[in-house]
Order: sequence, then C-alpha cells, then structure tokens
Amino acid sequence: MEDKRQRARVQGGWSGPVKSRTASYAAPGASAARNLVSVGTDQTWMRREQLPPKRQFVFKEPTEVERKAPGPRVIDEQGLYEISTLPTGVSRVHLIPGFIDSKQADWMFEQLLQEIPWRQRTHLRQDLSYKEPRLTSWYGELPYTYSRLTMQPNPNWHPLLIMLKEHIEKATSHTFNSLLCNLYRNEKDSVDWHSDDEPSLGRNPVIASLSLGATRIFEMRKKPPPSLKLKVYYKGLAGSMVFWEENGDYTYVERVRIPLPHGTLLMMEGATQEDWQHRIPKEYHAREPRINLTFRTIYPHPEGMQR
Ligand SMILES: O=C(O)CCC(=O)C(=O)O
Repeated sequence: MEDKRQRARVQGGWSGPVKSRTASYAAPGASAARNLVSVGTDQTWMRREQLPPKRQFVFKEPTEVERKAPGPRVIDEQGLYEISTLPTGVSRVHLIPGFIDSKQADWMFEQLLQEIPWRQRTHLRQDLSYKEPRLTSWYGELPYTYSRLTMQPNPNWHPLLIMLKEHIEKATSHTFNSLLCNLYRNEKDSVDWHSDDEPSLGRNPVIASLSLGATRIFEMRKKPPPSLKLKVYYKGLAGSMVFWEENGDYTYVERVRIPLPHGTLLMMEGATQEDWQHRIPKEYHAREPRINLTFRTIYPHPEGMQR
C-alpha cells in the first residue's frame, strides 16, 4: 500500500505539466543524457541541437485606423466663444451667467410661470401625432412656423417680457421683435436636435436666450458636411477599406455642452444656426421647472430675403 501511494505520487509528478526538463535524472549514459531534453508530456526526448529556435514576440502597433468621437467642449464661463469657422462664416456663442441677478430672477420666474399662457402643442408627422415634451408660448406681430407647426401672432406682450426684451436689447445692441417661451416642467421635458434656421429668421439670425429656474444642459453638435464623403475605415497590411459616409452621420462631429443656470443669457450669432444644431436633453435625475425665453427677429417676407 505504502509502495502504491509512493508510485502514484511519482506518477502524479510526471503526469503534471512538463515544460522542459533536462534529463539529469535520466537513466544511464550520463553525458549523452545531459544533452537530451524532454518535450511535451509524453516522455518524448530530443537532442538540444534539434530544438527549434526560441520564438521571440515583438510588439507591433496595430494598423487599424481607430476613429474616436471627440469629447464635448464644455463652456461654463462668461465669454464670447468662436465655436467654428467654415465657408459659411464664424459661429459664435456668448455666455453671460448672472445676466439677471438671482433674487430678481426668482420673482421673474414665479411671475412668468403663473402669468404666461402656457400650452402643450401637438405635432403631426406622417399621420402620427405627438405632443411636445414641454409647454410653449409665442409673442410677436407675426406667426412663427417650425417643424410644420404654426404659432399664431400674439401682440399681447406681458409687461415683464417687454422689460426683459428692452434690457437685453440695451445690453447686446441687437433688436428683437418676437419671443418663443419654453417651459420645461421637469427632467422629462426636452427639446430635440434642431437649428433655428427657418426662412422667416433670415440669414445668420441672432438669438438671445434667457434661462430662469433649474439649470439644464444646452447641447450643441456641428452639422456634418452636406455631401457624401469617402472615408478610410481600415488600413492594414492587406490593403484598406473605404466607404461612403452618408450625409447626416453625427457620430464623430464636434460637440459643445453649456450648462445654463438661473439668470443666464446665451447669445447665438453668426453661422451658428447654419452650421450647428442644439437641444435640451431629458435628464436622468429630478429637475425643477425651467423657463427659457428666446428672443428673435422674424421677417415678414422671407422669400424676398437673401439666404
Ligand atoms: O431651452 C433652451 O435653452 C433652448 C430652446 C430652443 O432651442 C428653442 O427655443 O429653439
């Protein structure tokens, strides 16, 4: 029994993973045996000089062209920022946090929340109707059409809105004749990607956007080039792969994120509406209501305007 256990231990030792073991414990003919090397696990032996040369591993940089979406540029300090320069022109945003001081902004928010005639509008698209995930109100002598929805003229400006319009006009040296008000009731309210580029706004419109209430993130993304573009997708030893990137692929475009706290004024100018889109995304965490006032100029005869 003792002898059997002894043998099992020895066999166990032999049957375990054997990488390369010199036969120093090999049987007779000591000097010839010293030149033998066991290979594998089945007691096969080779002479040292018969062994294949040792493999060497050399690290090579991968040849695949990896494309990464650029991280967003965050703009959260007062300033005038040129976010792009294209043949269409320079796109600029001007951020002015604290344009309205926080105490004043508090009572303005409460008053506008109560006194603006807020409405939830319905869009019709391909026989489907859906409600906008926010409430809106329109002020101006002219109607405003966006996403095939027309807001009727409303010349009955709330006195506080007239005061704010004049305050912004004085501070920015731009004039405005219309106002789109948005109320985001909570984190589920949003506005999807779009540009304020309706013909009635003319070329290179200046938009003044005042935020009151909860901070929400204003996101911008640069429009991809208008035509199909040949892209190198993979470059390797066997050649390269190319494909036509379709117009409208926003995967790799530049992005900007602008948090808009209570009392902040954001101006969009130059080619911003032609070259960029913007949105207010839904949030995962609870958000209190937010009011956004976007002052614009609407032209009565857009077909006569140079675009
Ligand atoms: O709520 C905002 O800050 C943006 C509103 C907006 O994009 C718009 O009214 O066109």
